[in-house]
Amino acid sequence: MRMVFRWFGEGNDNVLLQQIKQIPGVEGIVWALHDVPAGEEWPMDKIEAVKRQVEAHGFHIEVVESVNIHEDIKLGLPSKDQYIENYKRTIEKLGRVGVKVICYNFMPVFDWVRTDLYRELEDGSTALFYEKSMLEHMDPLELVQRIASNPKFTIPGWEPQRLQTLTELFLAYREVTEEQLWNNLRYFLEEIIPVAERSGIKMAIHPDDPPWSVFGLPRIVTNADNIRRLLQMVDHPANGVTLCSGSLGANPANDIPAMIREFADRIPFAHIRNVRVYENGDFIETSHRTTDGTVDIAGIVKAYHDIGFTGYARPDHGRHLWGEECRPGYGLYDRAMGIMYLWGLWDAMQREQKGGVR
Ligand code: DNO
Ligand code: MN
Repeated sequence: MRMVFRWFGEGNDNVLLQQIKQIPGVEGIVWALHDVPAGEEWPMDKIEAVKRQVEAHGFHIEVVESVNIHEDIKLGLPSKDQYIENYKRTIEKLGRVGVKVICYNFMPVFDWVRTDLYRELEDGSTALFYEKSMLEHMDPLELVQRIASNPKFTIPGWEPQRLQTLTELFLAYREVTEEQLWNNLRYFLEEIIPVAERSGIKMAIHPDDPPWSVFGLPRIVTNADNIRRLLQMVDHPANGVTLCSGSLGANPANDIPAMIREFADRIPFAHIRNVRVYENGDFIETSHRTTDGTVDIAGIVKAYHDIGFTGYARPDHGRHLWGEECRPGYGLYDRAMGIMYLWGLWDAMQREQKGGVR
């Protein structure tokens, strides 16, 4: 397990590289060019600037999250080919600077969806929360107001300029069924996977978060059957998955340790975090500790350990603690504690495997 940490860049993140340096066992930074709109080719000078800065702190830049996909590709519009060409050029450039994994998602319109970014937990910390019934009655524009009005930072996947076109996007998706979305994903993958392979990069799709349809939009990366279909559709080692325990775990029917064992050689990147799912279908993000949520984090780490996982892992999200002001879900403290919990489990398993020897 190779531990990495997501950082949104200078001036775009309250967490500093010097602080990340003090979290045990973090070897690399998960990064992206957050100011380049989806569909555009990433400029080499900007890529190299991040590389210099991150490497100066002794971290690698092997994992990118995300190179976002233009809606026209997901919609299967004729203009998609130009955007796919741009995507290929970006993959090639990233390969040249040593990137090994690109995380992306194929969710129409929205990335992750929550109804409250700062819901209070019993201990006084706050965390991202999803209220099922509220979402069912909410107008998507209202949700956008709620989420994108965060004053400090723009939130990836919720960029105001992109969401301004929301009404048109919704109309466009009215025609797109799940099967069409599958076809559009297949088309995209058939185009880019050979380029990724030549560039020494593994593509790792992030599951839909939450793993079900929201606002009537199609969503397809939601469970083991669909992940199996996706991996078989373009059956190549460069076509992989970012197995996100928090996203998939919002549906208690998802057996994540079983997925890890089944898709073992196709998981270049693991997102590990816990959620607590309530009986009415609401969920809240909690600490990583297994007993704090409904996701079996210890069982997940055990499954990774059993398969001899050598891919990258990050703690994904955390609660907001001790009064810190941070990007929603991306504070320093809880993610750092999450890492120590993951290392604690991992090291104990390593020791056991070696018969109790250090
Ligand atoms: C949720 C997060 C996501 C993720 C993107 C990847 O669990 O990890 O926001 O970064 O969906 O494209
Ligand atoms: Mn995730």
